[in-house]
Amino acid sequence: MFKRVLIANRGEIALRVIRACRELGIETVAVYSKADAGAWYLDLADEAVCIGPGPSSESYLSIPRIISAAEIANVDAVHPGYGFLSENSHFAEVCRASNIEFIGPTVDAIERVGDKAQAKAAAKACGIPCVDGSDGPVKDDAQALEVARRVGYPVLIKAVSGGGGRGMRVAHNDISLVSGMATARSEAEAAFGDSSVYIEKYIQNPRHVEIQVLGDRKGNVVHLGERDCSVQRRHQKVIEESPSPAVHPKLRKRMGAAAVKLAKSVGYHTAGTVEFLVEGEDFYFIEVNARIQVEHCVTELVTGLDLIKEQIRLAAGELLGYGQDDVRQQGHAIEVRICAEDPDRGFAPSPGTVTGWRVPGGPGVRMDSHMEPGARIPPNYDSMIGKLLVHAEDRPRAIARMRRALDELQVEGVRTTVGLHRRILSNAHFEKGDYSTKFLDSLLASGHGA
Ligand code: MV4
Repeated sequence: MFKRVLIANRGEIALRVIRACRELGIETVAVYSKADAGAWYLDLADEAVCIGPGPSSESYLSIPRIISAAEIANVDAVHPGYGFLSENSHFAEVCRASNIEFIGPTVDAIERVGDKAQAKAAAKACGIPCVDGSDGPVKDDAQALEVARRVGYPVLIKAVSGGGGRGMRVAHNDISLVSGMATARSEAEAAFGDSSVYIEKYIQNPRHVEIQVLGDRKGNVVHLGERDCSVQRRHQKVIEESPSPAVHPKLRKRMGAAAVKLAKSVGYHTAGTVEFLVEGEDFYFIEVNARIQVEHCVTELVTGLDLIKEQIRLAAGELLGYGQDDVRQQGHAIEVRICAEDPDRGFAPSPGTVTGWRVPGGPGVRMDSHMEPGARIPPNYDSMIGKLLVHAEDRPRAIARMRRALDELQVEGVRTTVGLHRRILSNAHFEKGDYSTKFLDSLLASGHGA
């Protein structure tokens, strides 16, 4: 097992990793930018190192600065968290070349799934259902038009290096396809330095359901069931839950088996997620996330596993030690992302000082947050300031518990998404579990903000 781990991240996920390391008896080295100096969670680490100024490019995204900190602090592994460098194969390569374990997939595995067209080809080769479309990237507009004619409109143009919905365009006819190709390509070039795109039939009302997997170096892989992440706004997840109201045991078994097969075929170990679109009884592979995700805690609550500890243990070369039959999903878990955003200004970031902060508690409530009264939210980073989770016997009780927990939560000094969560949790469609990725946009279009 590792002796000392550097956490190449900030905020709630840095705190989450510090907590896991503590329980494993591993020393922690936190890094922070000048904008995060004085944050209380840094006191929980054995050592805290300033790695640069506020802008991410000069701190949390700077490979040389993080590697220098890791070498000076003499760690044997780096945990990248999510976002920042977590899916950067070059960073993983530099870590390993410096004799520091990268807590995540191998460089090869990151590259194999980071290219979405390549990942789709791997899924297809495993016999996993994929959305009909181009075979790999399209070389020009003529080829794109040919694919659209074959599968029928609407189609979706997707960036091969995509993520977060960037470089994605829906086209309803030949004219919008040609113009969409140009905008998707230039958006993808700007965001990822790679303008290649592929085409898929556009599924109009899917649910976004993902399967959590864990694997070890011997090739043992298990899945931990699904998370339904269909409640999204601008490709940012807002609420996640497990189990999905749309996934029954037979569908779970099929999707789980597909995710395990794919993870094995790409040589995936440690923690990862396989994303699917679900429409009725059908599911389609879309992509693999080669990192621990924000919403991993939902799976922790229903399985009783600590995914960060599992991830660290597996990265250190330990074996899984349990099989698929040992994994159980119990009860129902819901997570809401608390973001410092202004509902009256189109959910624009609302940085500032949190003057008041009161955290809910009691049975089945978990709050993962790096906030405290007086905490500053810098304008440089993501607006998420915490995650509120509940676990209960079933979905109706989990919803009631979340409403109760949201009533206890008090945040003063900045605007937040708490009102939006209340609104979603009291929506009749949400209560019935009847929602797709279109749900939140329609809810917001039907009334005023939150
Ligand atoms: C799709 C899709 C419909 N049809 N692919 C979103 C980000 C990336 N993970 C893949 N995503 C989607 N891929 C096909 N063929 C719908 C989504 C999607 C989505 C699309 C537009 C607006 C919001 C969305 C939310 C979730 C998923």
